[in-house]
Amino acid sequence: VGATVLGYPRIGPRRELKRALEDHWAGRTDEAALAEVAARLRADTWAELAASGLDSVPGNTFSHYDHVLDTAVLFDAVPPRFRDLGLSPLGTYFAMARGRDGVAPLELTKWFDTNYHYLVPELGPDTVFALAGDKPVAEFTEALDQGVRTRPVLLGPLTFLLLAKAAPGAPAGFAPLELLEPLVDRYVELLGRLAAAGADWVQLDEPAFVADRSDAELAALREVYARLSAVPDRPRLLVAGYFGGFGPALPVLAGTGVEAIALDAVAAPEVLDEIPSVPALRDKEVVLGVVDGRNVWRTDPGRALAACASMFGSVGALSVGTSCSLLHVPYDLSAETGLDPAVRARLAFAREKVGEVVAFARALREPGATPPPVGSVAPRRDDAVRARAASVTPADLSRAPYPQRAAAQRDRLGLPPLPTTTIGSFPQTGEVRRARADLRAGRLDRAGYEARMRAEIERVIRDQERLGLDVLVHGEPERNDMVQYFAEHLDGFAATEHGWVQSYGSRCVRPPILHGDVSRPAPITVPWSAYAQSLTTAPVKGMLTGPVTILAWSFVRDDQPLADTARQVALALRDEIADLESAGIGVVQVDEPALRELLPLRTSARKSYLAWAVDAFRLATGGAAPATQIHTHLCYSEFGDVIEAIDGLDADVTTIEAARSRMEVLDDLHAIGFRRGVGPGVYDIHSPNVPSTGEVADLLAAALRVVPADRLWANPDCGLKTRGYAEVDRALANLVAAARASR
Ligand code: THG
Ligand code: ZN
Repeated sequence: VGATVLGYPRIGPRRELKRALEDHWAGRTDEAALAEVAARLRADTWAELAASGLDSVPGNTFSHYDHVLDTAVLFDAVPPRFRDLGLSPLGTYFAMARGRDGVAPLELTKWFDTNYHYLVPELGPDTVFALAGDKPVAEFTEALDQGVRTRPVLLGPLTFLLLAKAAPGAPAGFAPLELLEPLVDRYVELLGRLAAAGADWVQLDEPAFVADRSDAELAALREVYARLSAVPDRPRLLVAGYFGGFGPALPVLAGTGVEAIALDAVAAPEVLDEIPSVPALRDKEVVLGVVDGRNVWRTDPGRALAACASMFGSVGALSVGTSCSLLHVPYDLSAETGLDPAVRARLAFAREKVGEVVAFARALREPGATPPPVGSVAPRRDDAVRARAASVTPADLSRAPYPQRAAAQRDRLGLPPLPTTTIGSFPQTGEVRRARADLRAGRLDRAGYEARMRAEIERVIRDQERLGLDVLVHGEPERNDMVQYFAEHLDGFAATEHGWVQSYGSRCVRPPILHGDVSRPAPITVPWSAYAQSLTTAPVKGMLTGPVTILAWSFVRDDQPLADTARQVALALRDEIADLESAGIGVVQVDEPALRELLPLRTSARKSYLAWAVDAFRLATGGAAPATQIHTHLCYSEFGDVIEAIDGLDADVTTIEAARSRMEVLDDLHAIGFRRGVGPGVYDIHSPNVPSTGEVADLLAAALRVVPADRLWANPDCGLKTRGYAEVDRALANLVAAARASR
């Protein structure tokens, strides 16, 4: 019985890579200095994994930014606009990730249903693949020199092409999958080079096959792996599927000559039933992913060992594994000194999960070595919360009919047509961030901190009044991350000190740990919003993060359905809205940017997800009076798949990212008969460009073709937190001018 993990974090236990990257990008260090940090991180990872007792250590898990970008560059899929910059190879690589001198970067998008983002390769009929790089080979040799024979991890050719998009100039109808043959030629070449360097195993990741795939795609899977396994003198092949089950792809893969298949028994426990039904697996090695690579809970050894043991007659050889790469969890629990011991006893981060895999494999080899059971510590239980969640009725999810609400809101708010607003956050100045750091370090007391935040709120309110915006926000200076902030103020969540997880490139998040029943010990946002409202006669919008997004960006408990957890979070938010109303707030925004992210990869599971997700939002907002205007905000994704759910949220106003896509989302909304307020973003805040009044007016005119003026809002695409005041003030002035002109 073997032991392995499918991948490992790479940002560094203390985010060493983040610092090294940002120093390099700012011009403070050269490529050699960055290379030194990168090499040290790789060496430390190999040393740690080799010493841990794993009998196969994954390689090529390091990346300067993203492994999909690595793959594109490896095979020379570099669009001309980056090549033409004439930079060093690493400079070109970073230009693809971040853009440069007016050259737009590759698109960034979510890696399956995770909070990790990859860069979308751009491929066209004229893309010529060549084995231009040698990263997997060089890192293999680097590790071997250190005495560790790694198993290089490669993104599989099919998933690479399925994640890519047609290059801007490609003919209509071009699909990247058309490039499969020449790409597989390059994989053949790469396998040869890895074998020559001494690799005896290679891991090919094909997570695209845990989603629904066409018969043609399944046929392509069969052909590709039949072809790769027919290569003479190659390393043995492990094909990995994670974030779900391979389903119909499993017998297809098992019918090829690959030596091993890794399956995710956490996201897809049904693989335990499927494995015995595929006879071809009796000649294969199966890496059974029983340790959750995406969540932070310790694994129950009894269940994991029983699952592994039940496979013995059905597979040729067994390895214990993680469900997916450990990229999605923090490094090391021992760095966390402030956690409640009762919560801590239930946790395992990447390092501890490696220990679990090793211990389980040992216990299967030597039945005496069974690790002690976990679960002696139960999740925090709050009977009042559970009783309240159990007594929710359909009436709690429904507000008065929209026309009645719209009339009440018109009377109360008296807004002009095309009202202007922003999404919530204003630029976070150095002063604001310093105040938060000073409070944490004890250099500033609570009263001093609150005084600074109030001063900032007043500044932001006066700025918006001067600009002439109609619905104001307090600017959120008191918040770090929109999920972390709420988690810190709710019972049932724990925060980590060093629990960083890469989100994209050098950017990380510290997902809170939702470990028990959730409740709100005291109002969270009410004092800030009420203070802001006391400064102005214009309506101030209260700002909350919705239940689905709070779950999506936290580590969630796995001992009860997500729907039940969502309901508890929704009830806490419902109370917050009631308190905002009592404090005189007439507009409340409940953000759900992650609504699309949690959408199941298989269509068969989508309906039930959307049902509970929509219900959670409606439970949070359903207690609001008709005259209270509920906004929601969505961003980061293609909304076509969830457009009916957006309608189902029943928000009075939906602000949505749209500036980049020239308002395509409006056609979708129009098509389903969306009849409430809409604010398609008319200022792309992901770019430092300041849109002119004319550009904004054009976007508003485009929107007015599908949305009547009494339902259209003018607002930016997203929050302004990451921008600077110089550009934001000018952009908002132009936005207000354009709205006025359009009126
Ligand atoms: N919060 C969380 N998840 C997210 C986002 C978020 N996922 C999607 C999207 N937004 C990802 N975008 C970002 C943007 C910026 C940063 C992280 C994710 C970022 N992080 C700081 C860093 O790495 O320096 C640290 C932030 C902190 O101090 O908490 O800038 O908004 N949860
Ligand atoms: Zn947004």
